[in-house]
Amino acid sequence: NASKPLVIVTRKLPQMVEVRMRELFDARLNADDRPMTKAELIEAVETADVLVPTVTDKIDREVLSRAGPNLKLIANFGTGVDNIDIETARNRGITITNTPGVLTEDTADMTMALILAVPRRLLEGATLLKNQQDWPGWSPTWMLGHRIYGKRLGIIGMGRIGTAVARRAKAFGLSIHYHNRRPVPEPIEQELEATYWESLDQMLAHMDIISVNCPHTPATYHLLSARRLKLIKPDAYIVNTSRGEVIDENALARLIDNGEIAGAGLDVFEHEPAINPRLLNNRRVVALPHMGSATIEGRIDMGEKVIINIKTFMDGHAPPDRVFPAML
Ligand code: 8YV
Repeated sequence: NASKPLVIVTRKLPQMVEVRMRELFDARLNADDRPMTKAELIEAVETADVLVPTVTDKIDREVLSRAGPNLKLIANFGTGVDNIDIETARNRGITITNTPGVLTEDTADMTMALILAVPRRLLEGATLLKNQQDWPGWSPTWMLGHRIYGKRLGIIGMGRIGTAVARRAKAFGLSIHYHNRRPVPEPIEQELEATYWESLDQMLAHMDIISVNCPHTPATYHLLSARRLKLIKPDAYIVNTSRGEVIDENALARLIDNGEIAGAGLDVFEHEPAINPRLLNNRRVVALPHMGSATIEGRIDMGEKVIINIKTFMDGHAPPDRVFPAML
């Protein structure tokens, strides 16, 4: 149908999302559940009116330089937009949208799961039994982890997800500390009894658990650099459900190996799908394959958000989830 926009989707999406997309758009869906190659991405931007990429599609300057005259909207299936060169897109007059809000609670749940799992050695215990290694039976001094209750949680990035993590953590008896570009509104700070640290360095030195919940932008790349990671107490843990690039992964692996950081719960990595083998092989690390928002409900919600953004844009209105370079 010539009057419908050509919408190219890079990955397989939940069926009900695809059905709706076919109804509304001239949707070219991707049956192959694998990331597009650069050549395929270039072909897509050359022809599409709208591109729907995911975190696995790097829409960089090279790809955008090949964008055809019809491409006016990139409706990202995901909240993080670090897969897209926003500045170049803007200069070419291409609007970017994302899917904020609908994956907040799921990602906060996964963060909380890691906050609990790592200090309490959940995976170590479960793996030991699964591998049918000898369990000598209960002992007072065996498989001891660290208590969560009463400890200090330092959240880096107190946006939607960071705040949702704080609410959960508070219920588990953790005290809430956070570093953000600016303090959150007073009612939220009061509700969470949260302490704002303007200095990330100082916060890191005082926390028992650190949770990374900020987006990956040029300003947050290796925010947890080797120097900053060294400020963390040797009995403290790190959890990351945002983006691997925020942490210097090699430095983290080294520090955990050396016992200078107690352990980590990582859902994201610097060079996905590759993972530093030192992290993977360390029993103090719980590594997950980027599952933070991976719920059936969440993926459908994300798809619906993408559809609303495309539909609103095509109807000539400002899409609800427009991303501006200044937001990053
Ligand atoms: C997705 C995410 O797994 O939205 C994000 O930023 O990291 C996850 O929800 C994926 O990125 C979707 O493209």
